[in-house]
Amino acid sequence: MESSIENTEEASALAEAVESNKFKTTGDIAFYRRQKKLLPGNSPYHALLDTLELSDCGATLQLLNEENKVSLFVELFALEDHVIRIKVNELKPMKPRYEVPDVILNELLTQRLSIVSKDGLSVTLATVDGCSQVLIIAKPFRMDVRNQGELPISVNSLGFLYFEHLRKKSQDEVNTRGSLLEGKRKRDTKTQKESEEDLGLWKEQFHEFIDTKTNGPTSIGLDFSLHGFEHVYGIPEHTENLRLKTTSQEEPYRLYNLDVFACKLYSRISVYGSVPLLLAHKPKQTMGIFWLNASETLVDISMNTENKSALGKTKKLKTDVEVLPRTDVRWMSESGIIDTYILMGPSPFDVFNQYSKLTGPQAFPPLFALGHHQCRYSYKDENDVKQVDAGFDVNDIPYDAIWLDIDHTEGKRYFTWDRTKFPSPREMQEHLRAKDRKLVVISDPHIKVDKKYPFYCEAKSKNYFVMDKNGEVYRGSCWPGVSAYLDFTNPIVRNWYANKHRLDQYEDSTDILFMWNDMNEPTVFDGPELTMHKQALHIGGWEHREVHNLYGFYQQWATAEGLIRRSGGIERPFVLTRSFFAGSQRYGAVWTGDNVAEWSYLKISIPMLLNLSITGISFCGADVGGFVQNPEPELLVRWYQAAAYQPFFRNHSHTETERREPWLFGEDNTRIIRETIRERYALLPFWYTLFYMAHIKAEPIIRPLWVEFPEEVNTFAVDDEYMIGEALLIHPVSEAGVTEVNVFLPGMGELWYHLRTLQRFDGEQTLRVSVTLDSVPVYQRGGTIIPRKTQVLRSTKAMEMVSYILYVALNFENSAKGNLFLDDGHSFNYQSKNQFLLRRFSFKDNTFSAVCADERGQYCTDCVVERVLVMGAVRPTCVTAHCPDGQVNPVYFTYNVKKSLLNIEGLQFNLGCDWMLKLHY
Ligand code: NBV
Repeated sequence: MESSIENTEEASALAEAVESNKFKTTGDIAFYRRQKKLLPGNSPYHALLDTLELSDCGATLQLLNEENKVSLFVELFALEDHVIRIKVNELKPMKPRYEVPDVILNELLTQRLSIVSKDGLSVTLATVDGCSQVLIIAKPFRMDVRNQGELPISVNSLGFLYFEHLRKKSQDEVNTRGSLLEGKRKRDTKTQKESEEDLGLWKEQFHEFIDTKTNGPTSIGLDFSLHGFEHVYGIPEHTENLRLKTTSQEEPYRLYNLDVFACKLYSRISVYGSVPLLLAHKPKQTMGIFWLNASETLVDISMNTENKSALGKTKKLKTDVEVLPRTDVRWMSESGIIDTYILMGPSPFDVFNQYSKLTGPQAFPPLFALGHHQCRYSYKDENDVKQVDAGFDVNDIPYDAIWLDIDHTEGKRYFTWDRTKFPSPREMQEHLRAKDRKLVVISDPHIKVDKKYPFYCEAKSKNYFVMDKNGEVYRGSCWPGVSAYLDFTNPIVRNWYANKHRLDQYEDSTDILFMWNDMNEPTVFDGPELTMHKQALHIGGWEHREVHNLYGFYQQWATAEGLIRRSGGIERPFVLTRSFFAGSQRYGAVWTGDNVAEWSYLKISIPMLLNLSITGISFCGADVGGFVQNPEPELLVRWYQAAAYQPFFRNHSHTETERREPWLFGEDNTRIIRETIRERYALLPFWYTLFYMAHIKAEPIIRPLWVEFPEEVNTFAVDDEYMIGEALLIHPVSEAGVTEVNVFLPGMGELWYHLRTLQRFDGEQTLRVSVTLDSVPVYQRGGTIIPRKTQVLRSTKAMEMVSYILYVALNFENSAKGNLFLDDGHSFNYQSKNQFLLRRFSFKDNTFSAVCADERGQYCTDCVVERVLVMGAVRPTCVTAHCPDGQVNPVYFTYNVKKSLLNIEGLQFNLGCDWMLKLHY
């Protein structure tokens, strides 16, 4: 353990970092200060319409900055599925500028554009299908993008296009300093007096950290006006409400992945990950702006009900578009190019689909990953692990995986075991396997600098580490002491790292061991803002500045690849990551990091997870109970009740907290937690089907109400309740001592059924619901069918053969529908060998039917549907079952008049068969 850092010491150092302004505010960010010197409505950019060229894949055009005479090159693409891509670079950059690789999975097909009209002032282009039109106005440069005749979005209508061209330092020295600024105008008397250092063109200082900029100023920016929109969402990760706020009086939203321990709530600082996707919604349209840039990014938002923008405060807009309200969004990044995708929707699901076609689908996890996870920083030794494992059985609480944090390694050397505490890890894993459970271990990206650590030596000899600006291995301090950082942006390093997960390379690992990537922002204790210096160098000579937000994305990718590879490509991986970027959904799950055991953190977890979900990251969760500090029992119970209805469900706690296994809080609380976790397991078929739908159709698993009720304005800002798929609505209790909560049931003409009492309610009303500690308001929406298991056992695997019960909730039309996906729960055979079943259940005209929803599916199972429960049914005189072999038999049923509940029992229908139930009157 020689130089490894004491956990407690470092934790308090982290906490202190937050207190002592270790993190920047925007006043500390030079490129922001420079960009903020622009005033709206005066863009110096002028489109040279004569340079317009059309080709099979789109249009190109030059822009001229009339002040510094630098030309930009614009590429415009109309992509399939109503996506417009705008790319802006220098016409002749001195050297290549960074373009984000690897995030866009599929380059979408392009449509030809043709000129509809042109004069000296503007040109209008249209797609072949006539759906989209782009009006390019020459002076000042602006673009209006129309779709189906409507004008939802304008680009650079405020004139904030900003592009610092690459230059030689000497050039600056001879110039007057002011002209270095893009679009310099006489707007601020202070400007003239400001020193070069204030502008941070070539050098910027933050506390003791000096950032020398070899490339000088490289910042870019652009504004978008969203006409008719006043609700915008997304750009995680912030401890913020679902609906984003106007930033004009406050800090902009920052996207710069940082290790912010116990992050302050409602903060604009970005925490561990970022997805530069902003969604806008109004009753008949949802849109997305995807800003593909991995450098530090700031987003200013202004909602306007008058035709003036708070972004620029006073100046009147030069726009002829008067659609109000309007939301202006201004993106500013430190470097790279402008590469932006406008997702035209028009429905929320269209936007999800458009985005997922670009950045890839949610990975389909192994079933165990949907179960309950038990983690702690750190379980002490093998005995501790076995005792905790046994505790779940003694207390009859299901769980699927136990987790080992950094202390399981030998002095924080990942891929090793501390043999004193874990003398026989293989035997420990076999012990877990015998109970149908898994082990998840942590693996951080910092590597201990230690000549006796073969992993380090090999990486060092192969030049696999990030370098510093002097050409030496970049060194920073982290858990193991002095550390080097693997350069995951290098495909060769990823390949090598992936192979380190092979069973024959990772000593004493087995195929029930899965991975957890933490500290991958990356955290550098002695770095600026606790992260890597921006001048550090990656493969290709790219500065860390360019790739910062991608670092965690790449580590998770390599890890997932490693797990796939160790099984010869057969098994689905599970990797949890703390840091992420657009596209991370392809590699596993994300959690929200170091939250606190306070009610307010439980509350904020809901919008945080919703914003992740609608930006592609469906598999997400927050530490149950709050990572830091000790939750009071009531808070813990309420947290379980919320998290059991969230995609990733893990109890985790800090090393300085008291033990948090679910049976340690008294009998009553244990009982409630047990019931809560068991309810999660009973609903697993429903969750698993939702994960499959997220995987193949990009449908978020948990959804803000507005996604399901896109025309109902009163759902647009709701973030204390949400939908799970289209069928369940949950309103977690997130306040202490509450005996009643207001639950909004949306939907004119909808019916809702309380999931426990099965009592029915009309939609479009707010209910005052009484709650006790053991109740949480969950409702099933009329018109849906939810598959459940009839019995709960100790883990997901143990429940494989347990029969099914279908909860049919009728709507006003007396109908309902739902799906069920089934496969072996762990392999890629569903994909490669069609080893799956996708079943469709429906209820219509007094007939329930189960049919195949995807003919390709071939999976054989002995599992059966045993019961069907119909909510909202009229009592039939008789019910007949229609079997696949043509036999018709009456079946046993009971009916509850008070609840209008029809219970059909004793069925034995194989899940793979088509069958029917008819209700006779
Ligand atoms: O590895 C220790 C912890 C981990 O338990 C936690 O989940 C991470 O978010 N890690 C951060 C290191 C810092 C803890 C203070």
